[in-house]
Amino acid sequence: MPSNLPRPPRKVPSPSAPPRPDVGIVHLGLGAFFRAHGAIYIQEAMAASGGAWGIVGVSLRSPEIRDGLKPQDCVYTAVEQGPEGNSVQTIDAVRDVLVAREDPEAVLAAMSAPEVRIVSLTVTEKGYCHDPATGRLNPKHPDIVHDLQNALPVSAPGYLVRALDRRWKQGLPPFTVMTCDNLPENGRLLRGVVQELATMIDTKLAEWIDTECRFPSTMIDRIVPKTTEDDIQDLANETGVLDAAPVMHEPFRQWVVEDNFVDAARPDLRAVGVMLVDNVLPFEHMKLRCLNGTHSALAYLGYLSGHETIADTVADTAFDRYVKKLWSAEIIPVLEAPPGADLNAYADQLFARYANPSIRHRTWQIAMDGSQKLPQRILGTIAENLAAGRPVPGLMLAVAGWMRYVGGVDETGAAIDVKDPLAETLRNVSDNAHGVNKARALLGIRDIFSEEIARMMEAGVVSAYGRLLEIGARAAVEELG
Ligand code: CS2
Repeated sequence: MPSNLPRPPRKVPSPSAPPRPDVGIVHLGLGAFFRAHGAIYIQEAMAASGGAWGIVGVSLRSPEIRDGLKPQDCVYTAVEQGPEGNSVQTIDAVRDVLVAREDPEAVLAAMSAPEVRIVSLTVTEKGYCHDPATGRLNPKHPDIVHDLQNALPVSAPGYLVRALDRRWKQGLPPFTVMTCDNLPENGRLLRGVVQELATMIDTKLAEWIDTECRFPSTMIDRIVPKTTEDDIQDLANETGVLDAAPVMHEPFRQWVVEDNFVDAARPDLRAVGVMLVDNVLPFEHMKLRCLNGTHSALAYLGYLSGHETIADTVADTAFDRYVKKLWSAEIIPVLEAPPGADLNAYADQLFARYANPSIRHRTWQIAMDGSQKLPQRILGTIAENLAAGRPVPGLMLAVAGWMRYVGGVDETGAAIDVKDPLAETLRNVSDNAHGVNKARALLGIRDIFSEEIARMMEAGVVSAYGRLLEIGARAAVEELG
């Protein structure tokens, strides 16, 4: 990293100054996605209509983002990567960054400050400590076991419950809990997880949360690949300013939010293009199934076919045909269009977004945490089609691709670096079976596949897995025509 360049201009008085008085939001999980999506909308909403909605960002584990942002007073660059070139914007909506592992007390203090009205989250699917097959809290999750025994938590649900407890005891209103992760009915799911944990700690607290707290569901969308060292270097060379924590994103963005906030306290999101609606579900289904479902399909089968990014994958004609057919023949037929949406036009726009050559979104990155992603992205679509008697060869191949991927060895015999909270279990299950029986064994993992879905899928997924073994991923994709 070139270190002789100046840092981005300072916007706040000093890096160690306490949070500025205009903080209104604490955000858990200050990754690239939120900094390239929610933080930009919130900055624009404050510019358009005012309001004290500055953000205290929290990294639950790693100090990396804090270490990059604090020396530049939490100001960073958002680089929009369009097919025809880049444009940059300076983002200063983040006022402070805390690292929960280092100072959990500071995080709870920030969350229970009276001026904080919203706690938003992007902690990824696995951060909810739930069982992906049922959407319920997993009480055996080690972080939940810890949080039941300790007042200083480690999990996101633990922070929410302990901070709400403090507010309740201090006579403050609760904050609105706004999840921005790709989970089905994300607000309802998180509400359930928080309620279950609170009930185990104090039933009176759980009752107060139930009546006073709000958990709006949201649909969030923008493609934001992980920032690389090359991105940092390229930006520094272009601008002459060293930003240690920039974010890279595509031009497209969308945010649909259920308008359900404690005391109606929220930034003026409508003024900046956010859709505030009564029912997010049809938008969420459209996005999770059309975008994230095909993203995962392209990630596993693309990776196995030797493609590094999504743009490289859809540039391959076999995958171009494959993904278009997934939309038209398997996903859209069982989807209800949200008000005002045209699903075929939505799919066309998705294809153009995937093909954007400026966005280097690695198949390996999207392949991460598949055990937490498959149910809401792919399994629901499969179940609905099979119940209607329609075959789903493309999605069966996608699940078989995931099975082949989590086996940990690619088609050339090289090791795959599988990142997944269940990676070890998946590998063991796969290693202990042979040939297509690996697919049967993986279908037996009840955290992912309910008994019913496993039974419905068995014939299709075993046959797709067999094709992957016989002819390899690319040929199997091509064969679907
Ligand atoms: C992707 C998403 O990494 C993944 O699993 O499918 O992060 C996707 O890029 C976003 O949901 C787009 O809004």
